[in-house]
Amino acid sequence: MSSINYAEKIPNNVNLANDRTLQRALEHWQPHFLQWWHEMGPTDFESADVYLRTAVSVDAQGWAHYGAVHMPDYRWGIFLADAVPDRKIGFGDQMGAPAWQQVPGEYRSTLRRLIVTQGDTEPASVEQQRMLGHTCPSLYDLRNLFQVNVEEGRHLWAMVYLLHAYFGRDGREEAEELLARHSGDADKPRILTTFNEPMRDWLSFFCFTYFTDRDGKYQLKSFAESAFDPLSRTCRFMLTEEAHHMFVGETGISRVVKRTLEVMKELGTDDPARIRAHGAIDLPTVQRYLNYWCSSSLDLFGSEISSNSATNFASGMKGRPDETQYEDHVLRGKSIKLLMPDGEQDVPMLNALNEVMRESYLRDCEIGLKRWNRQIERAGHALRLTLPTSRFRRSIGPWAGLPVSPEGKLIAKEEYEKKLRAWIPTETDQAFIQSLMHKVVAPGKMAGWIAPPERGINNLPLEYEYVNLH
Ligand code: BYC
Repeated sequence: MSSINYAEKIPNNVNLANDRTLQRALEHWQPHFLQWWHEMGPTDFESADVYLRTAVSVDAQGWAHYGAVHMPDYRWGIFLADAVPDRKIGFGDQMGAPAWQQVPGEYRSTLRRLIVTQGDTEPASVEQQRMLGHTCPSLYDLRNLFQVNVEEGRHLWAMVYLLHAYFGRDGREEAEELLARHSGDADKPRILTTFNEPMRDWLSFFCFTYFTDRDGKYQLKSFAESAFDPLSRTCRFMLTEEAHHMFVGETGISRVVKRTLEVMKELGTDDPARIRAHGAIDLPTVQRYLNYWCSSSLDLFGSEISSNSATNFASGMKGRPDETQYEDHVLRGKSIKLLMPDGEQDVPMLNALNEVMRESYLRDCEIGLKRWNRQIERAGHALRLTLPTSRFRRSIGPWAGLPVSPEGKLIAKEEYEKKLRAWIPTETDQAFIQSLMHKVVAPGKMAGWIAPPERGINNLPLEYEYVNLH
């Protein structure tokens, strides 16, 4: 197993010291990253001591160290999962051939584009979340926000390493551009839709970490299968960190639901107005936030029919998550029926892989829904939270801009526009949620709209001072 060298300026397990040119190039990028963090990272918390985990090994057991850190001093580094000896390509037309240790010339620009698109999402999410610290519902949540933020920063490092190490001058230029685009910027926005959406409140943050980070899980898993071995190894280790981000989302929403159910019981009502007056979030509002962030994240899988997806798979650049679970790894001559706006269509499987991934992503999203609905059922209520279909509120692919209900029915445009107010958060909903957003920072205390978590971080009590604000 490779150990991580922490004595170096850039912690790494890739023997950076042996490649002086690469080391110098990355050490040149490092202050630009720190400047970006200072300007675009969490505002005003640079001197706080935050109880953070830092990756110290790529061993599945005990890979992280926990301790109080000033965020700008976080040891962002480059960690690849251990190499699999003699790894072979596991899918596509070159299945069985040795995995690539260098980028084949013919795939260079496509691979670079994929790595840049992945890399772009990481700083984008930090930018989206930069104001949330000011309205944290507890120190526990504040710490989790910052944990997610520093790890997204590390995931940016992961992609920048690949760009610098394998893509020469183009890669170095792309690494600079990753710090120059900004979420929501009118002139230089982030590449993918969801990462330009404003995130003004913690309910959105929990939905984002539940739905959008789960897209991250799916995309990273498909890169973990890649024939380009350094990308595969990088993404395998990133997935270790990603699990906590989705945990933050799932437990965050679960705690919101729990608190709402308590208030419903206390008041003996499910009237949204009365629940709101009591400072909790009524379940129909939770549903509208789920609809919004889920449908936004559905676009991140790209178009239903995509020649990019066919090329990426056939060449070996990008597989399906957990490729070994499938029987056919080549998919030539296979097709699948997809529902298009003008009826069912037979589509070559290779061109339909975005949709295959999107549907399996939606099934994965159901796991949290089941848990939250069990809470609601146990409390004796009939309402059930649901997920929208993959055709609802799309802005990418053949369903883009079409009036489809969350259940997947194509309806009249006027009806859609009228009903959309009941399906996604209205301005009134957003103003209400905003009215709940007040910073709670006494150790162990929680805002009134969210229940405490079941346990603290790393076996520490809930009352622990996870962030010392001085
Ligand atoms: N927004 O053939 P198409 C994460 C573009 S999240 C804007 O339909 P394709 C994280 C597409 O780029 C995971 N543009 O789709 C989570 C292409 O443009 P070019 C991020 C979009 O290429 C939380 C054109 O439309 N990782 O890690 O098969 C916090 C036609 O594309 C969108 C990745 O996405 C959109 N939603 O698949 C932090 C992996 N959708 O190239 C982090 C890398 C499509 O013709 N990216 N387009 O100019 C990919 O694998 C693919 O680019 C996509 C699209 C899956 C995104």
